[in-house]
Amino acid sequence: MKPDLSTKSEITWCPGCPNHMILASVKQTLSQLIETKKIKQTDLAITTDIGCHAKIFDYLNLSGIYCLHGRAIPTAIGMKIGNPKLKVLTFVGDGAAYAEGIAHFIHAFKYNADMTLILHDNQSFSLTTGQPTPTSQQGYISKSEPLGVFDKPMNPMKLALAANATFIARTNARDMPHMNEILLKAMNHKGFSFIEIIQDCLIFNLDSNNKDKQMYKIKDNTNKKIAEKLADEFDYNSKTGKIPLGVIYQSNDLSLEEKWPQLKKQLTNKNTQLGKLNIMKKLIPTNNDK
Ligand SMILES: Cc1ncc(C[n+]2csc(CCOP(=O)(O)OP(=O)(O)O)c2C)c(N)n1
Ligand code: SF4
Repeated sequence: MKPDLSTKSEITWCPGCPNHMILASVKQTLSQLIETKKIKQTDLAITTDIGCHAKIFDYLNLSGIYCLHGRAIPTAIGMKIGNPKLKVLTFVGDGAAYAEGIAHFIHAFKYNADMTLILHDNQSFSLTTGQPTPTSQQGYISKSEPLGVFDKPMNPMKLALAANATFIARTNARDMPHMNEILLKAMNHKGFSFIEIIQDCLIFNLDSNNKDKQMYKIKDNTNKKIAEKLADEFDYNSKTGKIPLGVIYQSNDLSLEEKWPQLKKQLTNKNTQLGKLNIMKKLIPTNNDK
């Protein structure tokens, strides 16, 4: 039977916002995994941050937690510790992850919990009317910085590599087949997988939009030196440099669940049935609550 991942909530994103395409891609990919019995809908859980991107929480018929701003990543790691058998996805914005939640972003790579981070990067704090984020380009004029941004944007890909990331990938919100492919690869990765989705915002930071012409697709890469070069190609500033899309780096390392003996036991020992403890049922609202 075709899984129903939709909810009754009214979708309030601006017409044409690429968040609609991200939602469609997530639904397509997860439906395919559920239909082919690779995963059960009830074994999937999500966390979202706060922002335009985070409204996805209301539009996906999945259990989860709508978190405080900047705290979606540690909440998702907490879910994995509570029940390592869950397949957890966490949706964050560039403001959420690179400003308020930056410490969690860095440490998540170090822990390497087996889960997927989906980062909607529109180079703007859009829900709160377009203040600049750490990846906004220099010169970006907004109501909060009318003289324009003076400082250079940070490069989260380089930061992730320095923090021992085991999977980093980049995709384009306007390219659904590519998003689907990358999401599948990320979910198949054992460890913490980070997907950066380059996303236009149609209302704020218009100068950072329409980067398609700069984008090109790469082959999956497992070499760290090459990954560093690829990460350097896009500085979130220039309108002329190349923007590589695809798996920028993937490596094999022990995940959080494999490192901690308590979690390893829960994964391998049928007698420590987490279902019996009902931990997640207490923590996570059911689909009917949406
Ligand atoms: C601790 C805290 N700081 C600030 C806010 C206000 N706030 C809510 S959403 C938001 C912007 C979110 O921007 P981003 O994460 O980039 O997501 P987008 O809206 O662009 O999708 C801000 C600043 C808040 N709710 N909590
Ligand atoms: S403000 Fe921007 S990010 Fe938010 S819904 Fe509208 S187009 Fe999308």
